[in-house]
Amino acid sequence: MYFIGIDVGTSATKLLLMDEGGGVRSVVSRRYPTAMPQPGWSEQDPDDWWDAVCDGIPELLEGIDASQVAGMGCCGQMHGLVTLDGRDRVIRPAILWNDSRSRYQVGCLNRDIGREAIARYTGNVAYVGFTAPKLLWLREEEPEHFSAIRKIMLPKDYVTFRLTGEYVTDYSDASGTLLLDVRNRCWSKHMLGLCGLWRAKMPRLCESWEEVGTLLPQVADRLGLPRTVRVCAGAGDNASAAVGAGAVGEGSCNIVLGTAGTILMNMASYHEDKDNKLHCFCNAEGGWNLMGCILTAAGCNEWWMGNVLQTEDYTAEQGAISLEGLGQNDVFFLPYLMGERTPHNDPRARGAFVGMCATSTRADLTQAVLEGVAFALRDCACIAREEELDVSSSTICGGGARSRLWLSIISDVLGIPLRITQTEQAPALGAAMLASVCCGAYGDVAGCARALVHTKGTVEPDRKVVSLYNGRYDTWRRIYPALRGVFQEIM
Ligand code: XUL
Repeated sequence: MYFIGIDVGTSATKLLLMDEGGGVRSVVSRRYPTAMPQPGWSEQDPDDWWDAVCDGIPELLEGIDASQVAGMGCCGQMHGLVTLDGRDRVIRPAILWNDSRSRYQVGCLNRDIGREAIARYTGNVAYVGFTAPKLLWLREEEPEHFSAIRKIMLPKDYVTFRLTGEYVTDYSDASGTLLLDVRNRCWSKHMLGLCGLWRAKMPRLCESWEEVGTLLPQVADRLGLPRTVRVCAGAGDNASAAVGAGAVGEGSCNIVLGTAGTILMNMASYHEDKDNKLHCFCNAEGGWNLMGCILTAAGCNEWWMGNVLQTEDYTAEQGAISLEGLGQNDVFFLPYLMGERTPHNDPRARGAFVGMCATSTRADLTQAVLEGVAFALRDCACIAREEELDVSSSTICGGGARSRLWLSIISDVLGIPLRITQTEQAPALGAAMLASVCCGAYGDVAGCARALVHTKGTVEPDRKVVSLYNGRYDTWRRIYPALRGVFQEIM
């Protein structure tokens, strides 16, 4: 039997074919553009996601007996607002997680309704990336589009809808809408009311491994798949990545070093951090997690390499940094190129280099970029530790995890061992695993992960460097408060 995992990402959709033993048989990727029609806006055409799936599946199945495909699951970029009208047509381009147009609406929610009330309804406070503020923006700025809405959904749910004809989402992804009562795993009637919505406009809620339906016959025929393929509800990309990385069960932790960076800590029971500085979401195995999200992680390195250094040679650039020199850089970097989500919740925050002198080198600045991202992850881990969550080791995945140097820096900055996942495509693998649970190959998600996921190595922290980084982190964490006022003026 085979299972297909689909990751509807920000730069591309990744398709992964997994066999029954958890082996990754093939991975296919299809890229698409992001439109930025105004500063701070970020939009995609949902049909590009669907075209990527239709175009990629035949290549994914090359040389495979497609009649053996039993299940499929989608995961993807969280928080994006997809709107459908009464004839199931997409009303306007999807507004993505990294779009900051709803700053004013977030202010209204957190200030006028109040952070405490919003957190009581949802387990979270409002952030510009979340879906509810985008809906408020739409209601105010594009009322004709808002009134045409018959269903809203999230990016991966649109693909599931095209596959099955069902309007469904899962709890992990729904958590990032700010419309879900995360504690009670149901839509919040308070939040729906505030946004001018009602239950019928929302997709049906499912656990990630639950079956949504089978492929629509015409879709199965077009994709060359059996009509019996069962499609599960899937998960938000970070919850799915945790499954694909084998970070399941209470106390497990996973870091994703993608365009955005996340650190996700699983909990068996519901718990919000004291000031709601971290996201409190449902996970993909029936429990919850606390999650820190920094909006630009590997994205900082891409910006530094591409826009500034104008090179693609990551190996040469990082080769100039010696492991012996870690913890001793005078240059600091704030990675807030697109604002900051957790813990500062400041869309106006921006990037900054601090501490250069006449002898600072290109390598010092490159190192500072990698360290700045690691310090931002530590900000989130510190809050979790204050809540007495055990952050004593983690798995790590995502494109940035290809850099051995960056893994050492993160391990030393967090002071924990990092287990490296076998595939970088942990989100898509997680989605395929959820599909295998849906098809009954495993009794539950945790059991599936324990049976199928193996890590390919561990990076251990170096105690000497850890203590050097403890000192540098204490300096780094004072830079953002010192610059906050300047960012408000600039933006
Ligand atoms: C999580 C978040 C990002 C997106 C894009 O809250 O905004 O990780 O899911 O991958």
